[in-house]
Amino acid sequence: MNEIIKSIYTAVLSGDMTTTQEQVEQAVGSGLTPADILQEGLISAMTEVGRRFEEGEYYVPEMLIAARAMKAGLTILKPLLAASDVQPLGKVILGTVKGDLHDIGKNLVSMMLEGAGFEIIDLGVDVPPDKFVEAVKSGGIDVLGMSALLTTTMPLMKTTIDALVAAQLRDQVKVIVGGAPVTQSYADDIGADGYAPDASRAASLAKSFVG
Ligand code: B1M
Repeated sequence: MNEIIKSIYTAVLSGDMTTTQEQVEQAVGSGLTPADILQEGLISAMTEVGRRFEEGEYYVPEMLIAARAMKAGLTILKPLLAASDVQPLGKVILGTVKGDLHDIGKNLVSMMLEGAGFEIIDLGVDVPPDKFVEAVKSGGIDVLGMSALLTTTMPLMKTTIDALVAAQLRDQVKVIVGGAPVTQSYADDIGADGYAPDASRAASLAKSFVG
């Protein structure tokens, strides 16, 4: 691995935002392509963060600061990636369902997906079904992700899936769900395409849908 890429990788793993940014700038200056810096530096570091989280070596705070460092590096790369026409892995709509204001987990899912190479449209919290439907209607969406932290708001996931069916859009997107009270069997019952227990597995699941 190239030395600068290696230092980006290490800086993200240790959640060092300043070094990540400095090293990404240096990598750009040294002539490395934005696509390589993204893939081999930022994305591979976030993949390793996900692995460590799944193995119980990292906890939520480590994952959060690593994701923040990744985002800092991405801020520098984003305009360059746009200019060099590097395509994202896919487009994901994310939101916490109507009536629910919890967004810490959803934001973590967003960061892990971004770290995996997806473009994210984050609709925020308290998102009504018709807002999800409108976003899917805009086209080009691969995955719709819903988060719920309250047992009282979980049913809104099904209402949203029903609204997608009614709008004849259900076949156009894969629907993934998650949040502390959500389970695989609940996801199956409401007709979601997938469930992930945490942010890292949400990213792996989304990747599996876009090949
Ligand atoms: Co609230 N709250 N809260 N709360 N809150 C819970 C969820 C609760 C379990 C606490 C409790 O009573 N023990 C309880 C729910 C009980 C239930 O429904 N069975 C509860 C309650 C009752 C409430 C209020 C009703 C309290 C009140 O006002 N009386 C109220 C509701 C407000 C509303 O939403 N309308 C409320 C409010 C709040 C705060 C605003 C104070 C704050 C939220 C701040 C914020 O999010 N910006 C808050 C918090 C912080 C919590 C707890 C303490 C922590 C939640 C959290 O952020 N966890 C929570 C208790 C707990 O969980 N220990 C609690 C950390 C986060 C990283 O984990 O969100 O689970 P989590 O996300 C994980 C996975 O679930 C998964 O990946 C994430 C990372 O690995 N995941 C997905 C999440 N979304 C995913 C989507 C995916 C895939 C995976 O695909 C798309």
